[in-house]
Amino acid sequence: MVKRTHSGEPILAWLGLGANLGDRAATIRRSLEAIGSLPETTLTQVSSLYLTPPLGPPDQPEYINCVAQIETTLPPLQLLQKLKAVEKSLGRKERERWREREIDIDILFYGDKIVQQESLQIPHPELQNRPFVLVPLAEITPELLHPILKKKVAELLLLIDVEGVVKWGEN
Ligand code: A4P
Ligand code: MG
Repeated sequence: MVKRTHSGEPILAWLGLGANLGDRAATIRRSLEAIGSLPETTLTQVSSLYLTPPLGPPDQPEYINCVAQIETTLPPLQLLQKLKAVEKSLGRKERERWREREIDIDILFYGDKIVQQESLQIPHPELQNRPFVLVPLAEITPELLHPILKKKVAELLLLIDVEGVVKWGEN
């Protein structure tokens, strides 16, 4: 049951987590715990962890990525704010965009809602290009329909190169 403090309808949302500094797997696990403890939010599903080559500047360590499904009544902007607080509590420092990071949590989908604001775009505008998002997402929700591209996650996955993405612990 979702922890509810107001009468908003529970929505399923999908989050992408990535870390490439410090004890990456431990930070991801602690982030998942913190996400599950957010108000009005229940952690409902988590993909495997994947080791993934860095996208962006290549002179940085490999990432560990995963995708989580949550059920929440937090509106999108409040959810973003809470996720940023989780990032901060886990030691994320400010660096240039696309640089290495202790933890990054992106909102991939929020139900089938489309949000186009300067501080928040949902679906995440790059998700269809990113093997480190689509591989874990397809593991837990291959049938999910992208509300703008009108393609399922499993279909989007077939359109990209997933070379180098391997399950963590099996490499
Ligand atoms: N923002 C807008 N839309 C969203 C959304 N749907 N979810 C805004 C989360 N945030 C969203 O994010 C910058 C701003 O984006 C936020 O303040 C929010 O208002 P940030 O996390 O502070 O900065 P960032 O992560 O450096 O930028 P960005 O654009 O999120 O970077 P990306 O696109 O997430 O890329 N390679 C591998 N293998 N694995 C990775 O996880 N991640 C990145 C970061 C690069 N290369 C990677 C990985
Ligand atoms: Mg981010």
